[in-house]
Amino acid sequence: MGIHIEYMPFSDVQHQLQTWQDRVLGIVVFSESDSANLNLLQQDVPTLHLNAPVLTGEDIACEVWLSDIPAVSQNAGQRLISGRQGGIKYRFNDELLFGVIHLEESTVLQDTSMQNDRITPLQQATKLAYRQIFELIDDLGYSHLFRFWNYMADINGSSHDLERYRQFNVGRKQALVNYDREAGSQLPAACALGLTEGPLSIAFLAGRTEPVAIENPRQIKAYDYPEQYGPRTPSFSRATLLNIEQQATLFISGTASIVGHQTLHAMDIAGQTRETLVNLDAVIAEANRIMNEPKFSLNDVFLRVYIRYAEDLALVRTELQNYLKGEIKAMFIQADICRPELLIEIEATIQSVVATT
Ligand code: 3EB
Repeated sequence: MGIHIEYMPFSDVQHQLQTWQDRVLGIVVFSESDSANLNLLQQDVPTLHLNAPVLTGEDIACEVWLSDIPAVSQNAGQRLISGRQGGIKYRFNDELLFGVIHLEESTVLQDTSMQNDRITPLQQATKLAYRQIFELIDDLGYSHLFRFWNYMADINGSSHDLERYRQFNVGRKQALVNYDREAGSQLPAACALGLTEGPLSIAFLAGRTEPVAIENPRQIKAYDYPEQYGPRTPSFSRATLLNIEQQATLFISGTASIVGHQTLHAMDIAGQTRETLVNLDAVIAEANRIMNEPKFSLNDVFLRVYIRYAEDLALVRTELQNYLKGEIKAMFIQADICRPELLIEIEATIQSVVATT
C-alpha cells in the first residue's frame, strides 16, 4: 500500500475532498492570507497551514497526500484512522502515518516542565514537538521516520546569541538523543524553512517499514558539518528511500547550493539554482546506484522550490528550463533559507513506476 501525491489549487481540493474522503492522509497548504475557507477542509484531516506567498499566481497552493488503496479493498478494515495526541493531528493507513503539529513558541514557555533559563523558546518548542512525535509513533507502531518538513518564523534572526535555525538544530538534536534516534547513518530526510511569522510548524511521514538513508557524494553529511554552522549539527539525511510492495519512493530533503559543507555562488541566484539541480541529480544517482536500477529521474518529478526573493522567480524558471528540458512541474514558494547567503532550496518526492512481475 503506497502513497500518491497531488498538487492543486485550493478550489480543486475542496471539490475533490468528497471523493477523496477515505484516501487523504494529509494536506499541506501554502497561503499568504489567513483564509477563512481553509476551515472548510475536513477537521480530521491533518493539515499543515503555512503562511507563505505562492509565487505563481494562485492564492493558495496545496499538496495532498493520498493513500493508494485500490478501490476494491475499501472496506471498513482498510479505512484510514485519524486521531489527535498532544498537539499532533495524524492519520494513518496500514503502512504510513502522516502527522502535523503547530506549536506557538510563546505557549511552550507556559509549560513549566519545559522551563529552563538556558534554553530558548524555539529550542524548547522544537524539543517538545519532536518529543511528542517520537512518543506518538512509538505508541502506534509506526516507528520509522521517512520525512520531516520544518517551518519556523524568522529563521535567520537571532536571540540568546544564537541564530534561530541553530536553536532549532540544538532542540532537534536533544530530542533525537533523548529518544535514541540520533544515529547519523539513519536519519530521516528533512527540510527547514523560514516564514515571516507563525508558529513552529512541522509535518512528518512515518511508517512500519525501515527506509534506507541516502547521502549525496558531493556533500558531506549534514550530521558531520563543522562547528562554524552552529553548536549542534543538523540531523537529517539527504534522502530516504522506501521500498514497499514493488513501489519505491525517494523522499529528497531540501537541497541547496552546498558542495562539501560550503555554500557556493553566494548571492548568485542563477549559479545557486544550477548547483542545486546538480546536487539533486547526484542524490538521485546515488539512490539509483543503491537500488541497482535507474528507478528515479529528475526529469519526471514535481519540485517544491523555495525562493528567498520573489523577484528571482524568472531567473530560477529559466535555469530550471535549461537544465530539465521539457515541461517543468513545480510549486514556487517564497521562504527564507537556513543560511543567510542561500537564495534557493529545492525538494522533491519521486515515485518509481510500479514493477510488473
Ligand atoms: C543544507 O543542505 C541546507 O535542517 O532539516 C536542507 C535540508 C537544509 C534540511 C534541516 C536544512 C535541513 O544544509 C539546509
